[in-house]
Amino acid sequence: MVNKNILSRSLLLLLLLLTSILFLSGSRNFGAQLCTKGDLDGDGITEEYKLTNHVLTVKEGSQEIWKSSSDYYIDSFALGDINNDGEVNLVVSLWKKGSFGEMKPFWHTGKDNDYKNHLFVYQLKENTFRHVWCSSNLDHPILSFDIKDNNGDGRNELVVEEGQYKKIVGEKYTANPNGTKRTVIWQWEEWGFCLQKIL
Ligand SMILES: [Ca+2]
Ligand SMILES: [Ca+2]
Ligand SMILES: [Ca+2]
Repeated sequence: MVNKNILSRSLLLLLLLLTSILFLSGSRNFGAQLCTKGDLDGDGITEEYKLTNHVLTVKEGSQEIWKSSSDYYIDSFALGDINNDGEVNLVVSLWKKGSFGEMKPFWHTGKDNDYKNHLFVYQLKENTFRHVWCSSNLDHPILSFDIKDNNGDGRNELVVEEGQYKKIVGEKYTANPNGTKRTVIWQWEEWGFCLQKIL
């Protein structure tokens, strides 16, 4: 009887210990983290792309060649030739305030303060990331995206699972976890993306 009690207590302690270990390791991984490698400038030296706490850093060898702006909250990124010019791009889904920033066109007289989701496409040349395309506020926030040849025509498309915005406070929005979702296919045309299909 005594042995049984000791055994069940030991099992309980072991269970508590395992739960604590799982909880602690889960806590350490809190926040989005993603790491991948590529050679976008084709110089033969691989770059490392690392997303830590919504900040993206790019290292080539031991040198940090790029870090995302502190004004950006980066959700996710992917490497792929999204504009089908033969060179791999960096494609980023990020949250920031305003559609235009310092580039606000003179004909846009309304307020530009909404904090919403954007898609940016970059190209790496001579250790500098140049904008290929920067969206204004997206109509629907991106929940996840993938770059692939979805229809088998030899050109890549952007496959996006998009959702709905939810207002947090004032002009600040987030993705609504309970909003309706849909998958859409965007095809790169000469000057930007065109909606190809809603799945
Ligand atoms: Ca390189
Ligand atoms: Ca490209
Ligand atoms: Ca295709």
